Amino acid sequence: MDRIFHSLENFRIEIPSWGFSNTGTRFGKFIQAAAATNIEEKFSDGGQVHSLTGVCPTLALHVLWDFPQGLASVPQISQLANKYGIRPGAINPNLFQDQIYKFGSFGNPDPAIRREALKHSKDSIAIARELNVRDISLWLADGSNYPGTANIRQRKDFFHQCFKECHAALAPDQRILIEYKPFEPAFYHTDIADWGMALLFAQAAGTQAKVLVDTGHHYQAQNIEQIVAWLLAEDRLGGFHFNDRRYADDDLTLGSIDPYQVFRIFHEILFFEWEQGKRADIAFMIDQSHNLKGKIEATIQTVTMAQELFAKAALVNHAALKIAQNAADLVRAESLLQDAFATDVRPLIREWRGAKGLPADPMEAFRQSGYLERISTERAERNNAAVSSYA
Ligand code: RM4
Ligand code: MN
Ligand code: MN
Repeated sequence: MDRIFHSLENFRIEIPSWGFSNTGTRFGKFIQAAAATNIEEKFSDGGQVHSLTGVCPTLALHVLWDFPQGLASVPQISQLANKYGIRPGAINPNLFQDQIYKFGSFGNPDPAIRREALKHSKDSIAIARELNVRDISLWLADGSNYPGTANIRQRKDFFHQCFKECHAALAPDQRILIEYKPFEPAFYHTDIADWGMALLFAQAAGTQAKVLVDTGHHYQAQNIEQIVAWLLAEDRLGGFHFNDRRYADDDLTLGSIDPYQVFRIFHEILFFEWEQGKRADIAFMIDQSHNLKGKIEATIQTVTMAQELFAKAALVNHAALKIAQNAADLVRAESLLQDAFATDVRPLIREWRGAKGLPADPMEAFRQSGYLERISTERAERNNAAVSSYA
């Protein structure tokens, strides 16, 4: 009981601004009347989720989608954060949407385009600094579609240079998080395709560069918790983009397909912290965009599921596990994980919410609140007129 309460006190997860706007697949987009149509509505929706769940005090922001005027949008963002009770979170530069990035950003063979990508990244670092935000997450979509069309080694050098320059622009308390992804949008080679490549770039850039693990960005059957354990051991695990998947980067709700995997990831982190006697400094973030589920409900479902799986992982008896591992007592060791996973932690989480003055059932409270009906009416017209994606 104490253990769970303690773990709940430590658990926070960031939600993405883009999770509240209309998104789709590359085949099309189904419009929701309640989707956020501007940055104020994203803050409003994020603030709703935080006020009901108490676990997501920060909102990840995408430069361009959320900062149409770049640095000049900062005062508006600060004002919205105060108004809606949710602070700005990680800043995500956008190095993939502009037409100039057709053949890459940091890896583009044209030096003028590389400079442009670097300028945008440095502007994003400056935006983060103005907002007192520590983390800048860099996802580079760069890659190529056909063998022989890209100089893979030369592009690697370009990436090294760009990350070094980004690192040099950081304030002492800031970090860049380097995100990898095996494929999509590029289908032959991706410049940062896996955690090893991201790790090499981070190590070469400097101590404030870390790796970001997006749980949807692996090949099938890859052991993500082992990657997590290795990055922890190397002091290079910067954060997560959580989501679930069945096939590739599906952006499905966390825990909807394989909740045990999320539990195992949390377990590796908590076991590390227990052994080290200190907290690991990792940004837990959600990266999901729901095109069928209601966005606010999906976000509530996601963060409460994350909280539940974290609490379950906190139940693992680390001292007993260490003894069982050292004695090669396989069944005992495995059972310690399985028993924790099988424990229903929901009654304790409801108690924790009560102690915090939060609704015992955030989803039900949201449904009763009338918020969804109100925004559906207010935003319907704007949503019918909307054509742009993600923004
Ligand atoms: C990518 C990656 C990035 C996200 C974009 C929209 O697959 O996960 O983190 O910002 O999608
Ligand atoms: Mn991601
Ligand atoms: Mn992704």
